[in-house]
Amino acid sequence: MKTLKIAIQKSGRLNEKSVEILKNCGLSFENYKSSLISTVTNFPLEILFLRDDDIPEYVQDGIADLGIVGENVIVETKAEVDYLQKLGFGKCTLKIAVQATSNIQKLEELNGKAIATSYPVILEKFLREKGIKSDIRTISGSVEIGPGLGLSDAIFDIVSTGGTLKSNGLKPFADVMQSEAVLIGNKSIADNPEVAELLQRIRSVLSAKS
Ligand code: PRT
Ligand code: ZN
Repeated sequence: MKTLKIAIQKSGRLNEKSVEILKNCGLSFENYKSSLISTVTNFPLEILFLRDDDIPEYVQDGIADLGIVGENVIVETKAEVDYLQKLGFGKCTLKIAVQATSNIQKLEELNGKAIATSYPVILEKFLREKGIKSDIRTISGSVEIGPGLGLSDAIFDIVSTGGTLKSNGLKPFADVMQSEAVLIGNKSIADNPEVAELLQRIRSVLSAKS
């Protein structure tokens, strides 16, 4: 029997809930903060703890068979994987936001404007579909400070409560994508009986919750 590998986030917003759902499936494993790999003692499974950005490609390339990651990261990395199950946590919306004082009203007004983001692929696709040509400025973090510093006219970022936008003098302008954590699988593992067993356990954990 082949030992499956599942990649989950090492630390960050999805880590705790990812560990919890696996534990609730009856899987026994040690969860040391320092280790990058953990062996499940009562199921043929190993858990890899990774940066979330790396998870879709690891699953696409078959280094991991399964993964738990935000849909936004899957789309952004353009990884070719199977979406097996939405998991109901890590919910957020990717939004374009502008300064609270801005009088931008319509999407077309973003033509020629600079938008700062860490998610250029998702933003580029959205703007292309809407026929809008903006100047996408890719930066790796703290995009919210851009408009206040005059670095960009708008930002495109993940929003959950909206508190970060507000405290940086920004307001939501357009919703682009909803996201939540999903279980993904390598394209070649669809018929694997252990995957089917794990998926069934995850689904019963989810339905017991709702
Ligand atoms: O270290 P690693 O690379 O693994 O983690 P990371 O820092 O890249 O990601 P992390 O842990 O911050 O987020 C992991 C995933 O959680 C994201 O890819 C989303 O799918 C999901 N998620 C859900 C969020 C949020 N909610 C969220 N609020 N990811 C980020 N945020 C940030 C957002 O970027 C902004 O800075 O929180 C801020 C806004 O929050 P509010 O509540 O003020 O609106
Ligand atoms: Zn990340």
